[in-house]
Amino acid sequence: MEIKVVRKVLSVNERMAEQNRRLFFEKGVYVINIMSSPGSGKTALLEKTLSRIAADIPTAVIVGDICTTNDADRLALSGVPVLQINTDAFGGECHLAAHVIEKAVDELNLSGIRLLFIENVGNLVCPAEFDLGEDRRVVVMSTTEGEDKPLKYPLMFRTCHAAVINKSDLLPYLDYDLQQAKTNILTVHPEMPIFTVSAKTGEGMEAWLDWIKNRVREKSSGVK
Ligand SMILES: Nc1nc2c(ncn2[C@@H]2O[C@H](COP(=O)(O)OP(=O)(O)O)[C@@H](O)[C@H]2O)c(=O)[nH]1
Ligand SMILES: [Mg+2]
Repeated sequence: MEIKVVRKVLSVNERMAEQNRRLFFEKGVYVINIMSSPGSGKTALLEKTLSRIAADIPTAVIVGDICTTNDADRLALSGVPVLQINTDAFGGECHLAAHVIEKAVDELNLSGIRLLFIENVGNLVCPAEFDLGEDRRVVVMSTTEGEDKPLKYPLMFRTCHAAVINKSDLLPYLDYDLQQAKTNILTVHPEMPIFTVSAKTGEGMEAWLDWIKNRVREKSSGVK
């Protein structure tokens, strides 16, 4: 019985996600859903990314948390339109769902916007199960979390199109084995692009920014 209920929720979500995808396509907006455990640096990565990309590509952000507007306040300093969703109002859910994004898009003026980042609720489990209608999913893991997370949370790493290993500036102080972390990611998802960055110092950001720019360009020119 429980399985049936879960399946029903997911199929409703899939329908809503398809509607979102159509809407984003019609508006010409490229959507990247960023997921990770709490604290790995999604907001910091977005702050750095927006400061480097928003002048060239009109960008907006939807950010999900259970409570507070802390992340929206941080991201709004970049000057791009930011909308905070508190899932507290939706039962305190540990992930964003397609119907929540649909409401957010209603409130956020997407006209002229080419790139929309969605910062998901910090969690390596549930967000992986909910398609939001995005073009690409990115998982951020940080050097302070240990190398084994791809093996422990394989669905997240399997369903993402790229992985960012953040906090590279801390590598000299940790026992973190960067090569092992990459091997673990590729074991779960062979050939997934991996970007090693420091959102704090900006190290490694170039390749990450190029990947985003190329994806947006491909969409504008109709390449999938
Ligand atoms: N040293 C270091 N700290 C970072 C880096 N990125 C984020 N942080 C810190 O990690 C904490 C969590 O970052 P935040 O962006 O809020 O993570 P989120 O919960 O995934 O959005 C904050 O104290 C950040 O300053 C990084 O590249 N290096
Ligand atoms: Mg955050």
